Amino acid sequence: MDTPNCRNRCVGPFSRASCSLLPALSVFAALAPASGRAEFAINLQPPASGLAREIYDLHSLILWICAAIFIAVFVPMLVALIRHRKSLGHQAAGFHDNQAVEIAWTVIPTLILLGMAWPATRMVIAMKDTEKEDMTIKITGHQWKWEYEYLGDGIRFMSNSSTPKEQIDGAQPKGEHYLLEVDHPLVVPAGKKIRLVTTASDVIHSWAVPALGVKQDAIPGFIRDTWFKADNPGTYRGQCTELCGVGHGFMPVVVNVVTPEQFAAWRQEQKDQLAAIAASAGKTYDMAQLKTIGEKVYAANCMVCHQATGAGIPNVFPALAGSKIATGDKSGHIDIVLNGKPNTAMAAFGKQLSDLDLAAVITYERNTWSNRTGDLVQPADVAARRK
Ligand SMILES: [Cu+2]
Repeated sequence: MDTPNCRNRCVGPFSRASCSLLPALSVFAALAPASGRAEFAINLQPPASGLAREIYDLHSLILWICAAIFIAVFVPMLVALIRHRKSLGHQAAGFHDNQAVEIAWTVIPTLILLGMAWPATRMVIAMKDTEKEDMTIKITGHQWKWEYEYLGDGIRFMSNSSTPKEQIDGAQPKGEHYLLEVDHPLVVPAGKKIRLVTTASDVIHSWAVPALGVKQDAIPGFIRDTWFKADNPGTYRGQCTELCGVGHGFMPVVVNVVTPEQFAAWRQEQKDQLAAIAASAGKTYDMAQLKTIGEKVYAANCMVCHQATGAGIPNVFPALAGSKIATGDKSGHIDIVLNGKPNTAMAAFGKQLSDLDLAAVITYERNTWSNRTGDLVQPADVAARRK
């Protein structure tokens, strides 16, 4: 097989053979020290936590063991094939079994496997050791966004992909962090043990950040846990890694690791925002205010299925423009957004969004596109219909 950049230089049997070695060599080059590794994109991401470093070292160790076995098996085999071939006059030996060889090729692989299983098992146990954590964050996977809840702190928010639709549609060039950027990243302090408990509200998702050495399935009806301790402040990116439906490629994970002081300030800011939302419960808003907030909530939560035009996707996701729900009885509209619709992709947003966000998005849907109901839905209307 030729690599693209040497295809024109591969002439004659020897140069062709050396070309075919290049992909294999590049795998070994990936194991070179970090400075020489930068130009290769086939290796694991540079580790940014103790766990990730151990995973990286284990991966390298196993790869070297596999490479050594490959050489130990295939080199003698090739030498024997070439030196003892029939055309040189060699005859096949007449023996049928050799007990010593059979015992050796059973015992040696068993020892090699045990030797590999020992560090691998230690690693898995270390990944599951969630004791003595500094903080616990509950992660819930939803189609197609992540919900983060800082247990004991009352801080809870949704994290949606923030890649502009124009980039996804190809109308704009793709950005540096295309489909790896979110509106609200997870924020954690560096050097602290963060315990993560994962679950999901609909189908199985998986929360993964390779540089931090974390990948944990989020399963509806179950709680799983894992942990990480980031070495240094920085931004680390990952994705949902369990095929979870049409929006699977649109639920990135972004973790902002900050200093403990920055984290304390961020935590206070979040608490202040929550207090402001709680204070907004009794307030009333006008059409322009509700539609401005509602447009953002719609883009983050509803647009993947119902589309920016409100036209939905025929035979898959219903249109909202001109629909009975978005133009009919106001309370029916509030109920379906709050509680979802069983056995369909329509999720229950009651637990995901605040009363203000729900009131705003429902008002937006009832007064956008061809919908002209003139209805205002206030946070108090939503609160009244929560069960
Ligand atoms: Cu997912």
